[in-house]
Amino acid sequence: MTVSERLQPSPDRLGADLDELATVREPTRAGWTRTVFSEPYRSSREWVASRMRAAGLRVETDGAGNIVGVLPGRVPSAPALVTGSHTDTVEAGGRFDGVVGVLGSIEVVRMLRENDIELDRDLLVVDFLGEESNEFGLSCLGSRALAGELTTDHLDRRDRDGVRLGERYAEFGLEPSGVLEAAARFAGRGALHRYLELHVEQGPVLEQRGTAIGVVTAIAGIHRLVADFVGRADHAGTAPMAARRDALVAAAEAVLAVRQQGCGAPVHGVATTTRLDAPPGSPNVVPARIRMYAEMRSVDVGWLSDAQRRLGEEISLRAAEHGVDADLTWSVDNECLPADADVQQVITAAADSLGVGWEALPSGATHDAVHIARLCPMGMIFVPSRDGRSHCPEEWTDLEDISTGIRVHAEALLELDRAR
Ligand code: HGY
Ligand code: MN
Ligand code: MN
Repeated sequence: MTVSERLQPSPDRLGADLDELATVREPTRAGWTRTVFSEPYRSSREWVASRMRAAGLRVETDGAGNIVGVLPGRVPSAPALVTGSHTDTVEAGGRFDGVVGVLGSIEVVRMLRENDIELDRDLLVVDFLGEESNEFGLSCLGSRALAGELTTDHLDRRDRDGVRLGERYAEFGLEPSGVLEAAARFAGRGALHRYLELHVEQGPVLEQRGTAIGVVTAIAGIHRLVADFVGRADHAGTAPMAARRDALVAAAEAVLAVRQQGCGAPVHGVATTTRLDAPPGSPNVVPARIRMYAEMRSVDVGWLSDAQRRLGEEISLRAAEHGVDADLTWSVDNECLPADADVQQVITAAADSLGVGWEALPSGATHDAVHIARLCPMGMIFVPSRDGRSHCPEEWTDLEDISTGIRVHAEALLELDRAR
């Protein structure tokens, strides 16, 4: 029996893990809510660490707050192989986003050990801290810190309650100075060999085409917008329509402009208004202030830049027509990043060797891989999402599809371990 034939996930064990982790969530919310620094998230991390230990991994929490399970290799001095994902969720999200990459990688470790397969390199299985974007407007906290991209300015950002990100780390039991020093651990390229992440597609392509495996070609860049519309409060019953400076009308036209600019990208591009904040208005006052949150994403750097410029111009023009000031603040969550071509090749060869269908596709979602790519070549494996849904309670991936992804993941990790 070949190694490939011997390396089979245990559906019962994997299913039990998925079901058990799914019990850890905010009890009062629909779907799954384990947001960063929350108590359900603290509990889920403790559970993940216990499953890593039970699988034979040496578990530590690194300076960036990531949970790192180490499977020692034959050659400890060799640059390590890294895998994993995240187990935090969006508000009222799903139970597979990120989880499949963490629990799937723990299952790979069990498969290797059950078959007495020892890698040359240490294998690090990581549950990265806080991958989902949060109130600080910052996704991928743990991988960003490891990559040396988390700064003191980031730690000074404040949430809606005015609490600094650094304070949230401290409340969660993580030393903010350790977060900033975390990058030193793998400083520069060479300390890590390759990074491979298994993840649900969170889109409709694989299911629609009946393909078992997605080989990620690139991860979309994300540009975020906070727009403040400042008009003038007026009596809703007496202010002439032509004389109003209605902040909510300007914001509403901006919402439509976001959608319009997000359509028609030649390769991949999207734009979303994700939140409107208004002070508690009175039912008889023309709204004076509105804050709008939006984001634009694309794997096409040129389109993203042009669409952002067009959107900014259109929002400002429309607001001026209403006598409303529009203050636009853009930030880059992450720039678009291609996956490593050689790692993509390893994934496709692994799928082919198992007789599993695959296709190459971009990722509209961002991932920890975008940041770890600063430390070593990275690749990602997708498995199908039912109805292409994610970031909602309806998120679902069949156990059989996850098992197929784990088999390809294991094969690719074995090949990457051998790669020089
Ligand atoms: O926003 C994203 O793409 C990811 O789910 N954090
Ligand atoms: Mn994710
Ligand atoms: Mn997500």
